[in-house]
Amino acid sequence: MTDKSGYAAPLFFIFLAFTISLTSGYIYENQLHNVTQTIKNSRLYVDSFDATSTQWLTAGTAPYLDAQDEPNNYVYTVVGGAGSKDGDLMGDFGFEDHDATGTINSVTLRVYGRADPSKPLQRYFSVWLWDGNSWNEVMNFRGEGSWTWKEVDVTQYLNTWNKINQAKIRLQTEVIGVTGGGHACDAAVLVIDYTL
Ligand SMILES: [Ca+2]
Ligand SMILES: [Ca+2]
Repeated sequence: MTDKSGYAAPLFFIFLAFTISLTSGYIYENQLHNVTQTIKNSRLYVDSFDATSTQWLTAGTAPYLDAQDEPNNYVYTVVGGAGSKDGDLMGDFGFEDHDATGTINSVTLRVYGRADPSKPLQRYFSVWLWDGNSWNEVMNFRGEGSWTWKEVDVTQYLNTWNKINQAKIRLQTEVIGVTGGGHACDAAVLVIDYTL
């Protein structure tokens, strides 16, 4: 009975060590939890033009769509002239790469362009996206006579970092029963929303 006090100090330190261990474990879990909830947003601008298709005209220097800077660097078609036939293509335009870390939440393609507004249902242009396997028509400029930013959710096509880093777009003249052309495109960017 009288020796019991001799165990008090060691027992206390064992208890203390256990408590510290639990506390630091809790803090570590909290820090981990906070890190996993960091949502980030990256913009990947066009950084290449490989001239696979050159049926549209160009102004300025390649890759033309890397910045919103018309009338300096952009691509365009002329009504009844260059790039005015149905299916005339311009591309391909690649995008900046991104570190392949984090969970992809969404990917949005934004394109800055304008179209001939006179016959939007017959004379317009489409934007096609390469997903690493095939081309997909993801956007149309129809009747936007003034320069306009349009955007579309392309997460279903670019759902891995590999696909995002290989992504490219091309522009295609669309004509139904009339003379085509009269369109222009100045910039394109992929907006990546992801979690680290
Ligand atoms: Ca790339
Ligand atoms: Ca430009």
